[in-house]
Amino acid sequence: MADAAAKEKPADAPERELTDGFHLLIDALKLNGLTTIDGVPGIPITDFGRMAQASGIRVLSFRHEQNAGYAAAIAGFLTKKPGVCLTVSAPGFLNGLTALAHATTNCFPMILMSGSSEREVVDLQQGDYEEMDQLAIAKPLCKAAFRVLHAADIGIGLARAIRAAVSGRPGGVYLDLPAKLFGQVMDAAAGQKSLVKVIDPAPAQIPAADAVKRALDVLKSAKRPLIILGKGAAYAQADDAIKSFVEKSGVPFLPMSMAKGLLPDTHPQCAGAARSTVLKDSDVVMMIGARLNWLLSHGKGKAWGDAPKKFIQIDIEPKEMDSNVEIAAPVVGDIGSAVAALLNAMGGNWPAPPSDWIKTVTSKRDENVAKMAPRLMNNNSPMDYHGALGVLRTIVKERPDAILVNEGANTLDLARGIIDVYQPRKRIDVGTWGVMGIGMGYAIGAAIETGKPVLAVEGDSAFGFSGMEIETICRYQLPVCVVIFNNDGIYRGTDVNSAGADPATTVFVKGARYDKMIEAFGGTGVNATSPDELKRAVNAAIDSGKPTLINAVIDPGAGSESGRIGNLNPQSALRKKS
Ligand SMILES: Cc1ncc(C[n+]2csc(CCOP(=O)(O)OP(=O)(O)O)c2C)c(N)n1
Ligand SMILES: [Mg+2]
Repeated sequence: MADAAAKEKPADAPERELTDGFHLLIDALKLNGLTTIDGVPGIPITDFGRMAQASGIRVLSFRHEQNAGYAAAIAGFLTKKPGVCLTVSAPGFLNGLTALAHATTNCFPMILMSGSSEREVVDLQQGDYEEMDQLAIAKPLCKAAFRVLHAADIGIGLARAIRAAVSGRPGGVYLDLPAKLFGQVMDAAAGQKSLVKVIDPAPAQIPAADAVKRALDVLKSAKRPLIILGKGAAYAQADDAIKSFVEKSGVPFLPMSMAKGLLPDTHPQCAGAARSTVLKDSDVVMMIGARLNWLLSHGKGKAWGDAPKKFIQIDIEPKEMDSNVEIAAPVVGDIGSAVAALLNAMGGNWPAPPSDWIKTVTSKRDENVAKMAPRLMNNNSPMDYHGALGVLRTIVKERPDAILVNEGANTLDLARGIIDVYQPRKRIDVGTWGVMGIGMGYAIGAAIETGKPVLAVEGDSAFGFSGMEIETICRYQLPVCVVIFNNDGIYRGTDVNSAGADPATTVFVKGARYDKMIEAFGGTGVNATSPDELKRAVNAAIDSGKPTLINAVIDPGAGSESGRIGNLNPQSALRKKS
């Protein structure tokens, strides 16, 4: 028999080249320029991670999938390419899902790839290892969800995921990869042919000329115009066109949190410090990549005053129009194309807005800035928010290319107002949901994607959601400086439980030394009790490029309930004594 077989196949005949699901997925990712994966290993994706790393893909191992997911989400925002997160089945998948939903809500392109258990067993609910119908669970929480069952479909599956994530309004995409898929073998040449390089993944969407004209007519008719820049405008990377448009229009602009820096906060047209005035008194409001959601009080009510208003909205998603109030001039298109079309149609002699309006806005802004200035210069110990943020404000001014990550309640709301941003996409934060937990994932994602120093300004509660990732930061030696605004709790560290021995629900261990945590992993820890100490420590950290955690001791009584959004807490008509 052995002889017969040898006769059929000469000893020197070439082996038929084979490939498998592992390699096809790696090749498909690389073919599309997706060269970073954020995840947590385990069955069934451990070997995939190893092989991807060996092939030159940067595979970053996190301590919890949610943080890996946030890193991928912010990578999507910063690069316009989908960030890729990799998780194990069921619990790992669920841990990553919050970040996927967050990416979708914030319009960041991201792909969550998760290993899953065997379909036959899952569908009969026979109790497989980490059994869960992940595709069904992911579907309502993301923009699109796909499952790949055959190795020959990996190329198409990834292509669909990339297109869904980045085209139109970007968002999160789920890609379900059952364990068996990885080991499936097929002919290498056929496998190679099955891969798809996505051509023009986010095609330009050019707005209609009459929509552009209508928008400019409405803007021109304004007596008190306002432009609001949203994070969609920052995402678009149409920085020069947006700057030219705003400057040519002469209209005061208000940047939403993550749009800060598209034009510097110190720009003469910036109305950030006159927010209430411009919302209330404007008569025409043009939104560029900003939505009229809760962050803008839905475009109505007290914050917007009684004066009748007309809204112009530029957005890639037609369904966004009229979501909360009537949009007088909808412009549907991608921000880059739309702003270019507006600039083009403005012509050479666009009239400046009425000077009394500009004067009103400028003097309100200057008045508010002047009022704030002395508070930012205090050197109190323990620090209050203003003293601590005053020094961080100066540091960011001197280092405008550093990326600022920010979360917390008071720590978020006050930092957003106080720290000026000078360059596009340098401030990344809690986004549309006001979610705690983005901190270390964002810091890692931003450091990896940009190579720039990262300054993460974190409430002590906010930090706790992702704090274990300081080990990840130390392991990869990332240039991240974490400053924890330690006021002993959520909003304030002074609450007491009137009914028993347990601490109040909003307070933590008093006088905690978060700086000691990072020392366990070889990072630098500093305890800062005054603005001067804080300044020295942050400057040293950024100069060194070494992982650093600074415990900034904040007066536990300094904050207010829910920061700036205490009004959203439900109140009962019934006044009961607690
Ligand atoms: C995932 C999630 N859980 C809970 C909350 C509710 N929440 C809002 S702010 C906050 C923490 C605020 O405290 P801290 O970060 O210490 O900031 P501070 O106001 O004390 O400066 C919490 C828990 C949230 N926004 N997101
Ligand atoms: Mg706190």
